[in-house]
Amino acid sequence: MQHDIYSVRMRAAKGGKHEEGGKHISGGEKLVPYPEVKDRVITLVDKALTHSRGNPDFLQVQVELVRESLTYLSPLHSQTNRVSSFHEGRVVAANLLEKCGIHRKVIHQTFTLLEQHGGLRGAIIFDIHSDKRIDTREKKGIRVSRMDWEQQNFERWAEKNQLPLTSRVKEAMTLATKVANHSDTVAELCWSDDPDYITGYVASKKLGYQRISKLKEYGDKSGGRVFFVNRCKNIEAYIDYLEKKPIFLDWGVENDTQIN
Ligand code: WAQ
Ligand code: MG
Repeated sequence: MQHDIYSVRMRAAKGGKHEEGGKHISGGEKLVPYPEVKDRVITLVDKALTHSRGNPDFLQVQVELVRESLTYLSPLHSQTNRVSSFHEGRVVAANLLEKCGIHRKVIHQTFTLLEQHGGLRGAIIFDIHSDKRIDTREKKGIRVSRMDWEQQNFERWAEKNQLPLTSRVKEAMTLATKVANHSDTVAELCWSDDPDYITGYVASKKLGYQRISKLKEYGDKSGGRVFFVNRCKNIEAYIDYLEKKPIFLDWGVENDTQIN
């Protein structure tokens, strides 16, 4: 029996709701058939209540029927860059972003943005032509939503690529793949705002998912995501894709044989 698909979203903050100036603690988004909604809600509530950024005093879960049909995407090719310090990691990130045609000045500008804006709920959209942040969501940022990856398929992929079988890697890879597959995306830069997680990445359709083992120091609560675009013609359509288009990752058997 074909089940309806539901989008399950969670956001948690401390010091009041996000829109009332509360500090972002945690968020999450899933896309699941109806019988799995209950388990996903529990997983997301658990994530919010046991977070390294602190205990939230505001928590919201939203469950919504998705009417559009799903689009299936293959996970980006992944590579791990091991570095000995976060300074070295930033150099690796800058070199990768430069390969995408982004100027040094802009790259350093966005490093500073992520250092200062730690705790934004969503991502910053940055136009490399005008050198400006072009979304107008301020502290909210753009939250990519309606995406997921079936657990067993993810685990097979992660084992093959010798990556940790964690929900963090699964969620980051899902988001990076969705974002990179839009033609307006030039690249993405990300490091976590969690003080206990220092691995980040640069991603694009061409570079794939380039993990960088250190992009900040332990204990640092700064972090976030930047989506680089180049004169995005229709920013509303771009944001609509990120927020609304239902995407599922699927690592096919053909990928299996490709790697062997
Ligand atoms: N849409 C847009 N931005 C988001 C989303 C989303 N769905 N989820 C998180 N962000 C932004 C937001 O500003 C967060 O504060 C920031 O990113 C960091 O989120 O080992 O764990 O979930 O390969 O803390 C990457 C490396 C880990 C994983 C990233 O990010 C690996 C991570 P976090
Ligand atoms: Mg976080």
